[in-house]
Amino acid sequence: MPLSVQLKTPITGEYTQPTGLFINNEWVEGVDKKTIEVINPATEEVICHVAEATEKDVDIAVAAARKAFEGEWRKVTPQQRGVYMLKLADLVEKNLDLLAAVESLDNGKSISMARGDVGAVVGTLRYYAGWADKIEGKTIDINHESFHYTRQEPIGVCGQIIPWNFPMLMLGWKFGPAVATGNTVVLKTAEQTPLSALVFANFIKEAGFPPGVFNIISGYGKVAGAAISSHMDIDKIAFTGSTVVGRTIMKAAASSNLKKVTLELGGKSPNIVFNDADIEQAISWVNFGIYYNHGQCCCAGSRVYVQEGIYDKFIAAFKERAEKNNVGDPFHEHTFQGPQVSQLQYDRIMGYIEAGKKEGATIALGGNRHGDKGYFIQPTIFTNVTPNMKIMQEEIFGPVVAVAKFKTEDEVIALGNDSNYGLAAAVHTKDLNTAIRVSNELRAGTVWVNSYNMLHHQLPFGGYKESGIGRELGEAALANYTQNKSVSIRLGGAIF
Ligand code: TXE
Repeated sequence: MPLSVQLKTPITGEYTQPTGLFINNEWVEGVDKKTIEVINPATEEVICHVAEATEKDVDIAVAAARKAFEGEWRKVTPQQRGVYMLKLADLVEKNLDLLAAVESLDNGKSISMARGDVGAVVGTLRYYAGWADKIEGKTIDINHESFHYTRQEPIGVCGQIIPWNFPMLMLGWKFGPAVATGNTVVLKTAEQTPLSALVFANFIKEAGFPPGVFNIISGYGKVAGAAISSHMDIDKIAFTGSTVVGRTIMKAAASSNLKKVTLELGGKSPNIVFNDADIEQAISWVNFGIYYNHGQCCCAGSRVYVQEGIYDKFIAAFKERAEKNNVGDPFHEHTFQGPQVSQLQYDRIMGYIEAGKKEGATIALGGNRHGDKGYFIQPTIFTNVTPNMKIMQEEIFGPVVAVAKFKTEDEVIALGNDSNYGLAAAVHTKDLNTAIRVSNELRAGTVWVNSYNMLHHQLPFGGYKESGIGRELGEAALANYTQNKSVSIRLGGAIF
């Protein structure tokens, strides 16, 4: 198979799309010569084929990462790691339009959102570049006869498995802390969206990273993903994806070499609007909370609770707002919502819409396919949703929101926490006391007040309960990629 193809986007014109596996800073075919068909979700047409990694390719990539970890990369100073990362950030910034266009083509997200994602990758890389030479241990004073210090050492070879909803951003979140702390990586992209990471891979080499430090492979979860999770020479695995697969990965880690595990999984996040909220603002944030990235967001505000005093007014105004969301061609500058990522996701979401109808919830808006080509779904609002309905309990991962009414603060705290997930939540109120009280009570890794989806690379992000283990972003993420070593030195004197 060719290791690159010429593709076109309306933003960039013709560009060269790598299609191989990026191992040891080189482009290679898969050992078994298998390929993955890549589909444009806006047109349902085939974009190209990329190499599929199987178990044998994972072995080769892990060997490359191990060699780098124990060889050249180990000798690179922390400051130089930061320098490489800054160079990479510059290259990503310089090629922002290209990466964003590839992202829109492959994932279906609107070009303006894709640009935002790539911009956030630049910020994340620069942030973690700054950490590279600030990973410090401690000296610990115990007695006069000895001297003790700790080192924060890299864990080793890391396996990283990312999903399709934010292909570039998840790559950035995973790359930053792993590389800043001196690890080496084998990263598997999602089979639905391999393209932007392959374009990014060229910049890794151009930035000057030694071979084997960061390897990127395309592959299926059950093949390459499973090989990574159960690999005996991978020291740590970081995963973003479904809770079901998160469990599988943890089991594989446990029954192989007990590799360290961090997981960022699903969510069913409550978005709570009190009577005293600025209603116009609240509606904008509720709309953004659920429909951003077409609802394909682990922290999507998919359960909306509105206090009874403003409920009717809220629903009427929310419908009006959601109807105005521009759904359509991802390459139009004003598009807000593009297609869902795949036929499978489209079918899953339509299945949830049917379940909502069957269980007796009211469709206040949407509920159907948008257009007749591509995996587009109308922004959908369900009202009269009760706590036990599937659409209130399960992650839909599409432009579908479940709305319910509440009376009191205590009641909505209980409703908000009535989920196996605990990724995010939001509170809309003008009363600071209510905001702080409710934020403290909600069992979620992030709580937004009078806003939604305000993620930033300086702020830790991750889940309570079944939404995950560990935190990404911020200083907190460094802990996922370092391990503590205590060194104790006897200062002569006493012999035991
Ligand atoms: O996810 P999977 P899917 C949720 C969301 C969505 C549902 C299903 O609710 O509707 O998951 O999506 C790899 N061993 N999220 O099926 O399968 C896979 O190749 C190792 C939430 O697409 O979890 C891909 O790279 N890896 C989420 C990644 O896991 C395996 C984002 C995610 O795919 C594997 C995506 C295996 N056995 C979906 N099976 C979020 N937290 O943002 C699959 N993979």
